[in-house]
Amino acid sequence: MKEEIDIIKSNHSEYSEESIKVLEGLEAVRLRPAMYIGDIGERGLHHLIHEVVDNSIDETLAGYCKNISVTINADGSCTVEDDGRGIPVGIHPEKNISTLELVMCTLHAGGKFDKNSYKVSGGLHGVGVSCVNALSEFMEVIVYRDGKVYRQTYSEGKPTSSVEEIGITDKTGTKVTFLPDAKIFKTTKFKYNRIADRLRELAFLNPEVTITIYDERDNLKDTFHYEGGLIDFVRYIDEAQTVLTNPIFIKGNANGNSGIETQVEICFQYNAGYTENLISYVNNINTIEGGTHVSGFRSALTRTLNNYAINNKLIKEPLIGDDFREGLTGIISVKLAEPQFEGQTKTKLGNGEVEGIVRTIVNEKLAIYLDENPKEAKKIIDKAVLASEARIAARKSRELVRRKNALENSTLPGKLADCSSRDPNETELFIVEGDSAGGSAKQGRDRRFQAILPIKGKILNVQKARLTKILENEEIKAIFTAIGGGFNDEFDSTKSRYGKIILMADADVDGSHIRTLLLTLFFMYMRQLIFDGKLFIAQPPLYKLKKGKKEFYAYNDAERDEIINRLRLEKLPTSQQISEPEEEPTQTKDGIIISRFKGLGEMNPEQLWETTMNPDTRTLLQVTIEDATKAAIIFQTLMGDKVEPRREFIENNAQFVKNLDV
Ligand code: 0RA
Repeated sequence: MKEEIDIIKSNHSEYSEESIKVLEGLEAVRLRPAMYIGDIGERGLHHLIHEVVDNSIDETLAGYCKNISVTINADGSCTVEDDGRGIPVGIHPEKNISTLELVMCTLHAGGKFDKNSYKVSGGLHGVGVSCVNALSEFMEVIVYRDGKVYRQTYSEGKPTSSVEEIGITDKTGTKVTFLPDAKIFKTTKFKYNRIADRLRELAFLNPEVTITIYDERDNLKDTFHYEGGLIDFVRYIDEAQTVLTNPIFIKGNANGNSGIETQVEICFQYNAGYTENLISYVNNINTIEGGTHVSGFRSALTRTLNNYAINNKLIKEPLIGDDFREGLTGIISVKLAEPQFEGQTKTKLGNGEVEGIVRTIVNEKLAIYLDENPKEAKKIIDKAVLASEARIAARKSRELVRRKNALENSTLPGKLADCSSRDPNETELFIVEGDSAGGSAKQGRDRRFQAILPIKGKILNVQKARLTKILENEEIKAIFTAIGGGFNDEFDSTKSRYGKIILMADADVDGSHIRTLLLTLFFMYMRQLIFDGKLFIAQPPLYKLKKGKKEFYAYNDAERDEIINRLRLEKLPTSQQISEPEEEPTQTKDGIIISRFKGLGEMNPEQLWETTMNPDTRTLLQVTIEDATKAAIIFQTLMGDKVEPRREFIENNAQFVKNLDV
């Protein structure tokens, strides 16, 4: 097998270590899992699936894999099957074991075989499928290759069988089944939507592949295949928007520094809104912080549109970049061999040469498009001219400047109940939905270090409003002044008056909506707070259980049932309270009273303190930049100006919307 010999040669130095060190490698993954997969919560858990799927997508990028299926099995394990080349199984001459075993049981052996291709798995968290193996109680790999079927099983990263030939086949591919180790993860329950979102994204980015997901637990399934690729992706994002132009698709390639071609694909269109929604990827990894590919696109867009507009006498003076970005929805996807990721979250493309590559391709192809589609071109320029007029009007009005200053320097908002401490290392700001919950929070808090800002109902959708409007909005002004870190580009997270900003809203669909609005505000205007890990979501309980004098709180259905079972065993004296059968609270046969908290407002100050605010007993969810990006995308769909797709979206994704409590 020639290919395998190449593989071994190119990785000679990788495998020259003693095999005992290799074994230590996977031990290290089990000792410090968070170092390899980010965390051991829900995110880390799902990372396992993404890691395996990324390996299959690498086969797609190499031109070999057309179908990937992901199954969440009834027993809680996950199976990922692809029709790629199959992991090589032949004996590795140096190690004298099967290459399959080497890939599965050696740290970093998986991602570095085939240098002549783009790799997702080598990217951001590309830790290799061996890490998934290390963190799995059980793993099975079946390889279809060279007309034969091979199988090997593992536990905690160690082989529990040899590589066995178990049959013949005419297909090729790899089928990996793994059961995450409950000793490692805080939760081992996979969430359908979380997986489906990433698979849909991968299908948009790789039109040649068909990805199916099937959840045996509750019989959910989806198939993702988008012939239109990025064009379909842009349409999907703007589904609820009034779209003004056709999608413009640009594709090209150039020689990258590594000698391997750099591929560029971009699609964008304009909608009637005011915000820019530009999502970028490098080798299928979302580059949240942008980078050279994004700056290359932006400068080419401004330059080419200005050139066209001036040459065709649509404008006299060039417009600025911002004017061409209002209402722009776009996807940039580049694929290159050796991406360098920089920035706070390592999601910013650093390769300098990519900027010029993207700029050249966009300059050339966009100019051709505009010449061939004058009607479309005029729509874009008209929109940008309107944006520039608004911008100039706004700049002229000293009003805006005054408001902005007022926002930064003004006295604290009246309804803020501030804390006495001024030390951001301990201070917390609770932004609370509704005046009644705000009242409870004010009474229940520890006023030394906890401040409360009640906000009324749904705040302004900052994605759909112009800056002037945003700066006029009372609720938003109150949030900015209370935090005191400034605004937008000048926002300085280190100046925040509070070390933690905690969003507190009801655990229902409305609450989730308000949370989405707030997340969008922070994402768009105080992003640094999120990067610095200062934004949190409070977790109020869903149920209160009472037996005799004892009270318990449950944060989900499983916890509720667990407490009921525990109380039954304890055989405490029965409470005297009588329940009405139709109304809550309900009472079980053995006298456990269960009441459901419908909203924060239902809790009295003591309950709110005890369950949700007391740092010793509460749970907070830290908002990550991915959560906020997702919120911004969901929001585009949810809050678009067309009503019908929004209603449909909410109906189809009611579950998803609730799950937004990240
Ligand atoms: C090592 C080398 C090659 C492919 C793979 C691993 C591979 C890994 C996974 C994980 C899931 N599906 C996969 N498919 C392939 C290159 C194979 C060759 O050169 O023939």
